[in-house]
Amino acid sequence: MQKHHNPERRVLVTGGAGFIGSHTVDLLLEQGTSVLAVDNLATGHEANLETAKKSTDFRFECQDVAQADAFHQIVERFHPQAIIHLAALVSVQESIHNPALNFERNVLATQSVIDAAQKCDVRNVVFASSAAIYGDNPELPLRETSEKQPLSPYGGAKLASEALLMAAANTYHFTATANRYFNVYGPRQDPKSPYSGVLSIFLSRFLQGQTPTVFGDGQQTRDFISVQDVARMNVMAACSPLDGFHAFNVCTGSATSLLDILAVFREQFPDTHETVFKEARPGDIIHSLGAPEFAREKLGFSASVPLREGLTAYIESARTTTV
Ligand code: UD2
Repeated sequence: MQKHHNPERRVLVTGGAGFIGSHTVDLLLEQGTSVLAVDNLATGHEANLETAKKSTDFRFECQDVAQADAFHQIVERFHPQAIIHLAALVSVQESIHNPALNFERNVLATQSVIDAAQKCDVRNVVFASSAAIYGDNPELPLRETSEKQPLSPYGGAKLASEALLMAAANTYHFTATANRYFNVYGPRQDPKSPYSGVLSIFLSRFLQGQTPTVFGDGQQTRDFISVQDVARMNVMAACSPLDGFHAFNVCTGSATSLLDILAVFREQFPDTHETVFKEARPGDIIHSLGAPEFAREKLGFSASVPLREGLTAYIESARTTTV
């Protein structure tokens, strides 16, 4: 990546201490941008910002984005040209058990970002949306125009946030981009919960010499995209030349089964015991696949990290950080 030092360019990243946020922060800093990360550290970790903290172009504020007055003051002081809004309640399960908290963190927080952007003349807002807004739509590949059928308060909140951003972009004439992430994987993904990303769970089990569990027959497929590609799309969207609101799938357009994933893991961990197969999770989607063409046509974005390469690098980086 070319580095042009440009501290006049300022980007605020909410959720900057999270999995996707910290990679986005690192990429912006590599490009010579001044970055302010705002995070309440509910699920983010300051350790994710170790590299970022070495840069004089980086600042961090521990703050909840949904607290509109405090967030507004931060935006006013930093005066960024763009806000990349990634702060969220990230667990679908938690959104089902605590829909009020989901509303606060995934809808009110978006409104807080919109209000601050409008008052402080921020001309570009990027939002972390999700393939969860499509629900279990069987018409694959999913296109941006496909029917939206969210199956959880989490998916509903992401869709509601998109609507708020669309209306705000049209009303106040700024650029807003909703990035609908498919299955993101890579370093710093937290494997702690049973509902964490499957690749982070598999990796942590293999590293501990344990057997991975596959729910179902392993033939379910996902559109796995590297966090490096996702960070690049976030940064591209923050410089988007487009006017008004656009929503993009952030995906590769390739489906990979869990069995294929396990084959790659097994090359790296040949001594692990056989995989355990358990009953499929209730409500589990069998196949998910995005159409990547619209992001390529409109923004020139296409995923560049092949899954095998990204997975091998992910395994390698986990080995070197845990040793
Ligand atoms: C993703 C999102 C979820 C929601 C959903 C909407 C992630 C991490 N999850 O769920 O938040 O947006 O899409 O469609 O991005 N599995 C195993 N063994 C394990 C863990 C998982 O076999 O130890 C299976 C799981 O049953 C599923 C597949 O792996 O069939 C992928 O699971 P996931 O939770 O990583 O992602 P997904 O697409 O179900």
